[in-house]
Amino acid sequence: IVAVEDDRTGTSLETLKRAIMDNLFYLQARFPSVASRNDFYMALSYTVRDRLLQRWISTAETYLQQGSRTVCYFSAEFLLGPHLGNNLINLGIRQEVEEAVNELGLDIEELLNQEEEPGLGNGGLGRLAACYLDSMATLEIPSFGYGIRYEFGIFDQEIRDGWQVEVTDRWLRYGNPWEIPRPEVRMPVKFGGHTRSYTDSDGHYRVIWDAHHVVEGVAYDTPILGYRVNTANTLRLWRAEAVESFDFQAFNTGNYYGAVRDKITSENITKVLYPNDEPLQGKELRLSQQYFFSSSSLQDMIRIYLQHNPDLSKFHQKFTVQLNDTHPAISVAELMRLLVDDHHLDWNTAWNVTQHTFAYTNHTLLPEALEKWPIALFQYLLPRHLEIIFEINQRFLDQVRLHYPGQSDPLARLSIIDESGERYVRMANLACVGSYAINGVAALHTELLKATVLHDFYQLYPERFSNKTNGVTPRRWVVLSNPGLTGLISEQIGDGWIKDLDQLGQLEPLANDHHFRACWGKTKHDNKVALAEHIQAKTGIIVDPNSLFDIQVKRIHEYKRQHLNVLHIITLYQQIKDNPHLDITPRTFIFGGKAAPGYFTAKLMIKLITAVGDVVNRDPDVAGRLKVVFLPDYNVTFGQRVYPAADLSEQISTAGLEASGTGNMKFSMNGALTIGTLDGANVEIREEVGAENFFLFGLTTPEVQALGAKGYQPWDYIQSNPQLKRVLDLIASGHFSHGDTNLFQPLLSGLWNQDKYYLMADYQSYIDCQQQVSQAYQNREQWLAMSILNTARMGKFSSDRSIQDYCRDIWHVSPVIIKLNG
Ligand code: 26V
Repeated sequence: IVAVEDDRTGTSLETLKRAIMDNLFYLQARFPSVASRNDFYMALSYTVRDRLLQRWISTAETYLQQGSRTVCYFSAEFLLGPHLGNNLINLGIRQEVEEAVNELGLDIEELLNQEEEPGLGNGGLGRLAACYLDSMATLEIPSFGYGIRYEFGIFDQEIRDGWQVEVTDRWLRYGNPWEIPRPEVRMPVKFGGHTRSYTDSDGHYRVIWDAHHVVEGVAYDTPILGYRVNTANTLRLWRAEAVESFDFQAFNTGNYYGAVRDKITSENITKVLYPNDEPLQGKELRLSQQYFFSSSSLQDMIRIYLQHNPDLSKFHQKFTVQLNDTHPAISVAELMRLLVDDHHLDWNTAWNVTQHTFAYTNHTLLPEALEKWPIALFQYLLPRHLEIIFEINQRFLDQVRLHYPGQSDPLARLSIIDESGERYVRMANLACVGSYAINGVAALHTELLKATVLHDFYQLYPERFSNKTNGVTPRRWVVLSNPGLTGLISEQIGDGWIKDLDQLGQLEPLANDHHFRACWGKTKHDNKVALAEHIQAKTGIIVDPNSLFDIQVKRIHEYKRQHLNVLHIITLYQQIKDNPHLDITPRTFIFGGKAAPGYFTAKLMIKLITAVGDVVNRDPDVAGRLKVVFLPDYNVTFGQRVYPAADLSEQISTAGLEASGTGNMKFSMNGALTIGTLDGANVEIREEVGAENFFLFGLTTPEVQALGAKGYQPWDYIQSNPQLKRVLDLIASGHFSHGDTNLFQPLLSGLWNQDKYYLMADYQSYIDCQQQVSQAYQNREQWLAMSILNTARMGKFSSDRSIQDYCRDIWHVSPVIIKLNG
């Protein structure tokens, strides 16, 4: 008997080649001589997908049979990044596929570059959800991701004349081989209308919600494979579809146009991702999105539950739901509605289920980012939920009164309804009342939550609070992004670190090894050369791979202080202009990040960066020693190029404002040193890598608070610091704006007058610290040792550790091992 490998599962060279050509022919309907690079990308992706499906089916079957306790991660955003490379690594067939592709006369890198990344998120919050899916699958935790299948993800960014221009992200244009549509899995979601009540024949009080209209949620599934395990979990994203009956009604009355218009309105719900950092206040479509995916997901879970279990009063034993910020917090009211109105549980039983189902993660302390919805909008869009929220609130406030007899202030602050002016529903309060666990995303952040925004809830329910410091997946952020470093590390300590990142600690002694340092330095240099080539191709700017690569990539926001970085660049530039022969450490400043389309100041910050670059990069006095690059369209794909090539990671937010940060972790894992404030997870990164391997500057959170309390006067700092004043004056003079003295005035007057984010107070400390960085970089051996120690001590920041913490302290779920069948 000759054993023949299955074309859909086999991984030998011949089988892979045959499978790719088969898929090219039968799925893309192309033969090689006319096939485009994208045809080949699709054929390869289907080949890889086939090998995922086998695991995915086995996983689904096993979960069904075992009925294991399951985590559902509810998130309005999943910023996954490209699938192909990651799946090759997690399957362990990267090498084989590369060979197969080569033998077919193709280049694997070219094919990988064909993939349009699914940009279904804004930044940190959505990317964290993606890292957590990877870790949950790798740790073999039964779990689902639930979210929204936006037709248009985060906008593409172009830079024209130095300004950001937004372009629609048409990521589905050429099809998406990684999703499986499930047109038979569809959930009705109601909107608007009125409620009425009656008493049924058994004497039960019942409420009926007569909606204005119904939209259907249709499921699209993406398999999420763990690293070298058989577990392939499901990310289920919902697309809004108009229901058909709707059409017919209008058609019969001759209003064809009206029918089509209503169809479009329904389907608008999942058209586009809102770019955050914009006041969402009162945006009806945004609330519709939140409710739409919450309701679809909960209905789906109840459907699955009822297949094996008739008794919904134990729902919380089978499922737990993690609310990724307050975007899905309406789920608390929706689960109550489903249990009470649709499934006829009594209120107390339903509340017991609800309250034991949800857990809530807070991701920001910025007051302007806390979601609240005007009562009138709620009444109009979700009339039944408003009633339920009032009922939850009344019962909750009755409890609170027992705690605070005769006191009205705590009640007013804890109430789910904000009644201080126009009335609002406060989503964070709803999430806290409806959850059995509440967490922040870094130690400092959790402490600040307990002391400030959620202080009253902490007083009431201290046992619900815990910290879960964020983490990132080393599979995508080291193995996939940085194959050179991965090879070097595994040569020394084996490859166990990929699933157990604490093993990187074994690298510590090698920090003193001269030969190892040289190899470490060479990998970094190779990565910098590759990034330099990319920069030249994208921007035309030539940068020197021997210069210090100083990188800040993240959303553009005043609190993240990209403009403080610019003030440093201008300071160095001034010093060169004063003394062109000055001996300075050559640096390449690299920026990337998107500004919210309606955030004028953030867009002006981009213009400032590009404008300073235009002058500095060309000034003959600078003689190429400083280069400033703004790379357009920062996204996951570009992140994968940039972290491995960084020498210095800029984490310079005002202390107390960055909840955690996760880019900070990706940089350090790849051997960059950090210049940063004591903010978010920087605090813990510094604890781990050691103060001597971290460039610390700036005010601490209590110092910022004290300065604010005593009345902060930025001009005190400006007047007493001639260097700082000269930098601001140079911008004001029009030196970077072709003589235009008005262009940057809004930014400058912000700094002179309010300086809400304390740039002036932190300026000198930042400049001095950067001077230390420059000196340290001159001592190459020392720098390499520090770089190695950064990587060696990053074990804590694997998202595997974060997920294990959630599993142990909050979810109480354990791994289920998947065996491959058939
Ligand atoms: C939203 C808004 C909306 C209104 C205007 C200002 C503003 C600013 C920020 C946000 C985003 C809030 C949620 C978020 O994305 N938080 C991020 O979550 C990451 C994962 O936990 C964390 O690493 C980042 O520090 C945190 O900013």
